[in-house]
Amino acid sequence: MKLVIQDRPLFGNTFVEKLNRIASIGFDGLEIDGDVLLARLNEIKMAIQSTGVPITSICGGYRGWIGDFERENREMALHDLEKILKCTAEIGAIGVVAPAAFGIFSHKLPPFKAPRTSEEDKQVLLESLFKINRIAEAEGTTLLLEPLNRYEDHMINTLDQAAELIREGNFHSIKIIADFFHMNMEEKNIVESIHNAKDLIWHVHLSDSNRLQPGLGHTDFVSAFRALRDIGYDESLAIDSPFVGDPSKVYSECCDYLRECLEKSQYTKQS
Ligand code: LER
Repeated sequence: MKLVIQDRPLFGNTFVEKLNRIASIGFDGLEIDGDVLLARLNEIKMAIQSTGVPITSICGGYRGWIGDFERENREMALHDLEKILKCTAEIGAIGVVAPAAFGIFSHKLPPFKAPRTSEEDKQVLLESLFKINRIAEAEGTTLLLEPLNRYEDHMINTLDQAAELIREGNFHSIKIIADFFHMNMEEKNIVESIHNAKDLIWHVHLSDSNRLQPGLGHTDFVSAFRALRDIGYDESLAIDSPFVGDPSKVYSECCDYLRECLEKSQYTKQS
C-alpha cells in the first residue's frame, strides 16, 4: 500500500523537486493530471528514474466527459484519454481516474429534468466504456471509473453502480476508484460497499467528510482502512483534498495522521 498525494505547486517546479519533496514529507508517490503527463512526459520519466519515487496514478486532464450529453464532447474525452492512457502505461502508473461526468447535471438541483433518460445514460456509458476498455487493454493499463456524489454527477454515484456497468460490459481493463468523500455521502455503509466491490477496487481517493484533508472531519478512516486490508487492497491511498492551515506543517501532519489510522487498522505498509 502506498500513501500518495496529488501534485501541488508548492512541491516544486521540476518533477525531481516534486518527487523528492513529497518523499521527504513521508509520502510514497504522487498523483498528477493527464494534461501535465502529456506535456512533460520525458521529464517525468527521468524524474521517476532518478528519484526512485513513483507517479502512481493519473487524474483528469482531458476535455469533455465519457458520459457527456454531446457526442462531440464524448469523442473528445475518448481522444484525449487514449493519449493519456498510453503515457500512463509508459510510466507504470496504475491507471487514469475518470467519472461518468462532472458538473453537467444533478437530479437534485434545478432544472431537475435531465436531457436523457437513465436508460439512455446507461447506453452512452456502455458505448464509451467499451471503447476505452479496448484502448486500456491494448496499452496494458486501466481506466479507473469514479462514482461521484449526486450533486456532481447524476449517472454513477455508488461503487455498486460502477461495478454493475463494468460487470455488464465484461470490461476487464476498467476498474473502480473508491473516493471517501463521495462514499461518505452516497454509500449506505462504506465497509459493506468496499467488501461488495472488492475485486474491482484498484484505486482510492482520500478526503475527510467535509472535503478537507484527512483529520479535519468525521470520517472513520480506521474502519474503512480495515475493510480495505480485509479485501487485500494493496494499491494507493491518494489524498485528493484541498489543504487548509500552515503549508509548512499540514502535509506532514496529515501524513502522520493517516499512518496512525493505518496502524490502528492493522494495515501494514508494503511497498
Ligand atoms: C471530483 O469531486 C472528484 O472527486 C474528482 O476526482 C473528479 O475526477
